[in-house]
Amino acid sequence: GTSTYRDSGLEFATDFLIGSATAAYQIEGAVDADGRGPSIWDTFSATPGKIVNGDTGEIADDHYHRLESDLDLMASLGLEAYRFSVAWPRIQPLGSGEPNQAGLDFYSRLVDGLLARGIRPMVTLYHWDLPQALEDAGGWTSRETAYRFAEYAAIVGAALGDRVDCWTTLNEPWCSAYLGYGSGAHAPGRTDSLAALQSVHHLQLGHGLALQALRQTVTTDAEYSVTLNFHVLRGDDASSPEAKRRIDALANRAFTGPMLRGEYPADLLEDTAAITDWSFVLPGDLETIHQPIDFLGVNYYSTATVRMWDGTSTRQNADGHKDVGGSPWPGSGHVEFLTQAGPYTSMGWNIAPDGLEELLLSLSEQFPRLPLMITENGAAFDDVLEQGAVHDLDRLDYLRRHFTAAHRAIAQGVDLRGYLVWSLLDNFEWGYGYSKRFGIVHVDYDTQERVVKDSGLWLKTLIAGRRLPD
Ligand code: PNW
Repeated sequence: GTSTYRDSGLEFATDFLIGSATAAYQIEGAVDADGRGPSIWDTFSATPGKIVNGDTGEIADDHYHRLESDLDLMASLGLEAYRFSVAWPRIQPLGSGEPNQAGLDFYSRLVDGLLARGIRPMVTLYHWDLPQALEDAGGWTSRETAYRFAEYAAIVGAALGDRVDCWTTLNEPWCSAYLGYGSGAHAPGRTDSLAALQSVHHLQLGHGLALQALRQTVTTDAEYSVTLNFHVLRGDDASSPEAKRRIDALANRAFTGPMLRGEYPADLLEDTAAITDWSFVLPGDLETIHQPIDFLGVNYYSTATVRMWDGTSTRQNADGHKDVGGSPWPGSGHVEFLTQAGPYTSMGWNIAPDGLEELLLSLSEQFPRLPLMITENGAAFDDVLEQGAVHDLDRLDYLRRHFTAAHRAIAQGVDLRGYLVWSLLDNFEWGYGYSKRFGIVHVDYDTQERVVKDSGLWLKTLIAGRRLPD
């Protein structure tokens, strides 16, 4: 039957890092604690109509107050690495100036707690919670925000850089720029194509400046990275190659170009010429952005199937981004995203482990000397908690298939260093609030009780045995 796989027993090398990931706004809660300032996600989630059920991150998993028990939970799963993000508004409540020591102390305790349990801390500096004061001054459309980000990076580097040896600047700048400023589905909810493209650039300038700042303040022999979410594109229509080229330029090469090659793709500039001449890219910016990194973080969930809209039929838009006023595709909003074959997760995303294998192979071909790390992969399903257990065989199966895909890529020579499952805990899933559960640990939002799901137990067995469990 379909539950029989030939993949059990596949082995992962002992230095292949297996762990899990979270982000500050999605789990911490305690939004007013210890001097934290407001972020764009506090503002956005307080705006009626933006988040499913009007949910906010006010309490979330209350992780801020449950640090010790959550650390014990991670240890009980045997996690080798834990990827978390630092909330900028805890460190600089208004986005600039003197650090808030209480905010730094929280992350210092987190890092110490991880190290004491033998779990490698992997710090992401920006997982979308921009201090609101900086948004009020223009947010990522403003060049100044990139300089503020570097100052913040230097503060965190100085505070944690004696113990943390793995640093990521940005998580998914695609989401920050295009969902935050283009489609409006994410904070700050702006719907302006020019603003989105300015943000693409200023986020990357911030990345480059932050890397420089980290290298000056961190004292461990650290690894530096950025995490991107890649769009793996499919389509067999006659117009699909053109649609794929356009979306690949906006989604993927808009970031790998500057960061890994030191240039914006020529076709991206052409496709967006009616919106901007990109004169906000100043001399020297590309050199700043094009810093060496030690590995590339790859977030992967699903694929997209595209073709060019013929302008007559009703345009299909199955890319999972609600059309909330704007398009996340500046200059290419007429590309059609076609409904894909299932099975689907409860996000409506099709399950396509072969897309992960294809992506890893393609990246390693494009950037042969660049190690890769899966910094997020996972799935939302409609879990049922009964008698203190969650038998999430759908998620377990999803993970098993994606670990198998990763293994296949490694067997074909891809330099893949690790795999972090999204997410450790059920949490605030951005525009979907608490209606979508990605955790390998179930969270009861009334009691804050945590229950390890079967997928979490499976991951624990995988880590302990270094092979896919039966
Ligand atoms: C990523 N999209 O977000 C984030 O890094 C996580 O914080 C998030 O919880 C996870 O994936 C699951 O969604 C994304 O619309 C959000 O294409 C939206 C999209 C992609 C990634």
